[in-house]
Amino acid sequence: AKRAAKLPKDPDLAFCYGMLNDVSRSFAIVIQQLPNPLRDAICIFYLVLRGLDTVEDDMALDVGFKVPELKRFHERIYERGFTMACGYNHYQRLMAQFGTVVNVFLGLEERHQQVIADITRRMGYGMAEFIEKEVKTVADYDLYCHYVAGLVGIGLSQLFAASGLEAPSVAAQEELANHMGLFLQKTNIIRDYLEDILEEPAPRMFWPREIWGRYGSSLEDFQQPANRKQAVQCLNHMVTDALRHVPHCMRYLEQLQHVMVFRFCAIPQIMAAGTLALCYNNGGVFEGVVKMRRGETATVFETCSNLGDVYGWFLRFLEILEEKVCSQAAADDPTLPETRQIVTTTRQLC
Ligand code: PS7
Ligand code: MN
Ligand code: MN
Ligand code: MN
Ligand code: MN
Ligand code: MN
Repeated sequence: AKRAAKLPKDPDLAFCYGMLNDVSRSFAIVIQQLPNPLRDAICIFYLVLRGLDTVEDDMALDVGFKVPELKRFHERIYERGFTMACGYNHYQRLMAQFGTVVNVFLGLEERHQQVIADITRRMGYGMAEFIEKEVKTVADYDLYCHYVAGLVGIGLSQLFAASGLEAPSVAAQEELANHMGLFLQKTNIIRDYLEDILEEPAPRMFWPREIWGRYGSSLEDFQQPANRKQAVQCLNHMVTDALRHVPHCMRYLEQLQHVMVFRFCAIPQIMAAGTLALCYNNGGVFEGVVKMRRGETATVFETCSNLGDVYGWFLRFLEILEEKVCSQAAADDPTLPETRQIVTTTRQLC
């Protein structure tokens, strides 16, 4: 009853919010707390990119079909009635009903449409670039994450500034917005190691060879219990790499003025920091899904309305990291000094 009462009167818009709830409960909550017209624009932005990602992720699609579809997805969002048979479960339903997303997209203000279409075009070309290209270096890894998440941060910042809720300088500082996306995406890539490598009919691999190559001769071998020590050292290196973005994310959050925009941006960052603290030195990443506890997630949503709250959460997770770093001080983890350094300097910013 609570949810029905919140559904918009327009059936197309109601479908979009229902879909958003089905594919991402946590984004749905923070998006619904935003004021309009920002709320509807970001809801559609999310669903459009989720649609694009469904094309990228469907490993059953032929590459010769997928690459041009990724590149023209930014045009599809102007085609009334567009649908595509791909993906699974909720994502399959999203793609089958994509015409409804198109209808709502075409009803948005033109400046919002332009931001969404521009980011969709750049992301689609970036995804296409990496369909047949391996993520070899850390520079490749940063570039892939820029395409699939940094661009989202850049587009969102443009929407915030256009709404007048945030200063134009928020949109102008694209580098900081990029870091916001990279921190979330790298956390997703670290946590999804097993899900991605077990993908059927072909594995997905985003961990850069420049990092994992120091710990083994194939990324797939990290699943084997016999390789657990090397795998965990590699994992710790990946977490350390992700932590470099945190100081920049704090600088991004420090500029925000509107409390609901702040929550929308800060909650995913806190959850990512909590997930990284949980993943660090945790062999469970190679066995299944590592996730923050439900109760803790609920507390994040309740306690995140200003910078003080964010600093509090970061301090808590850095503490957990620090304990793990110290407890294995004897271990010959090659990135240990760097991890320690990053934890110490980041803590001083809180
Ligand atoms: C707030 C300045 C438009 C709200 C939010 C759908 C999640 C899905 O989930 O491994 O394992 O399948 O395939 C910066 C969100 C970055 C992006 C990227 C924060 C759109 C989003 C489509 C910027 C989110 C990071 C693919 C691409 O990875 O995922 C601020 C809104 C944000 C969507 C995410 C995800 C990429 C992704 P999964 P994958
Ligand atoms: Mn995906
Ligand atoms: Mn993807
Ligand atoms: Mn993933
Ligand atoms: Mn996933
Ligand atoms: Mn996936």
